[in-house]
Amino acid sequence: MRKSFALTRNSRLPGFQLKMTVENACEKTSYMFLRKELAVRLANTMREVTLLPTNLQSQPSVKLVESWYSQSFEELLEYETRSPEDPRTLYDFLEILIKIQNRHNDVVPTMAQGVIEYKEKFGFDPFISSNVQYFLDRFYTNRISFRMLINQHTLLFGDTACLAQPKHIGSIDPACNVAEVVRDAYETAKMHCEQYYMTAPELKIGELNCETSPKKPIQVVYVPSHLFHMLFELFKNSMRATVELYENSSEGLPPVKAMVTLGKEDLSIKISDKGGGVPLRKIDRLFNYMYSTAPSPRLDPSQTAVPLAGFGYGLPITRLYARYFQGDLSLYSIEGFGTDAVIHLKALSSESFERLPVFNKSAWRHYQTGPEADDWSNPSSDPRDASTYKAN
Ligand code: W6P
Repeated sequence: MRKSFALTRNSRLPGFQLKMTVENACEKTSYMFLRKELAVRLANTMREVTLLPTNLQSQPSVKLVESWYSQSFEELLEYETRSPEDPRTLYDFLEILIKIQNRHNDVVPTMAQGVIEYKEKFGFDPFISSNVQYFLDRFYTNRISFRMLINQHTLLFGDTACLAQPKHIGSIDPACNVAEVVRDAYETAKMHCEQYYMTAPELKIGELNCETSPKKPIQVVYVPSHLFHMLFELFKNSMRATVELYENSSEGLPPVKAMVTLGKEDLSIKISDKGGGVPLRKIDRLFNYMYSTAPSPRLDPSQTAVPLAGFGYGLPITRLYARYFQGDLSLYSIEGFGTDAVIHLKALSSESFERLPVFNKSAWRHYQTGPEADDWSNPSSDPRDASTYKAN
C-alpha cells in the first residue's frame, strides 16, 4: 500500500531547467517537491531492475545495489508525513539526503561487477547485452538526475551554502566559460597521462563564436562538473590513442585539438586526435556496457598505475551526461588517421531540460524482446549466386 503512491507517475520538476534562479528556490518548496520526486525516481528504477534477466538480477552485486535503493526509498518515505514547517524536518532531510547520496557512491563499479559476475558464469550473449545496454542507459540516467536533484538541494540549503561559488546556483554556473573547462579537463587528463606514460600530447584550443562578437568567450548555462567529466573522459581517450600510436616513434606527439563553437541552437565542442582512429566496426563497442566491462585492473595488486582509459563505463556514461540536458556525444573516427569526438550541447538554457527515462508499457516491452532479427542480407546465410557453383 505504501509503495503504490510512488509508482503512479514519473513527474518532472516544473521549471527545472538550467535557468532556475535563487529567488524561486525556497527550501520548503524544494523539500515538498523532493520528498516525493526522489521516492518516485527510486521506485521507477527498482521496478525496472525486476525486469532484468533473472540470471543477472540474482548476482550478488546487483542484489547489493537493490538493497541500497530500497533502504533509501524507505528512508525517504519517513518524510511523507513530516511537516515542512518544523525546522527539524528540513534539517533532518538535509542529513538524510547526504546519507543517501553517499550510500549510492559506488553504484557504477558495483553494477559493473554484477555484469562481470554474469559474464564469468554465462558468457557474452547478444540478447542479454541488448537488455543490459537498454537498462543501464536508463538506470545511470536516473542516477545522474537523482544526484543532480540532491546536489541542488544540499548546495542551496546546506551548511556549506555560503562557501559555494557565489555566482553559481547550486551546481549550475549561469556563465560557464566552456574553454576554461576544456583547459581544466585537459590539464587533469595530462597529469594522469604523464603519470602513466611519462609524456602527453599538447592541447590547441580554437573558439568560434558565431552569435555574438567573434572575440567574446563562449559561455553557457551549464553544470561545470558534468562538462568537466565528459571532457576529461574524451581527453584521456585521445591522449591514450596518441601516445600509444607514437610509442616507438621518434617523431613528436601530434597535439590534441579542441574546437568550441557557438551557433544559434548548438554549442559544440570537438576534440580531435591523430591517434590512428578506430575501425567503424568497433565504434559501437566503445559504448557497450557488457562488451567493455573487464575485471578492473585496479583489483590486480601487482599493478599500481591505473590505465588511462579504455576500461569501464567512461564513454557510455559521458554520452548520458551529454544527453541528460538534451545534448549528445558522437564519435567520428578515420581508421589509420585519428578520431573526432563531438559533444553537442543546447546553446539556450530554455532548451536544456532533463531527459528522463519513463517506466511504461513501451519500456516494459523492451525487456521482452531482444535485438531485432536482422532484416538485411547476411553473406554467410544467403543463397549464393548460382555462378559461384558452376563446375570449376
Ligand atoms: C580514439 C578512441 C577514442 C574514443 C573517444 C574519444 C577519442 C578517441 N580516440 O582513438
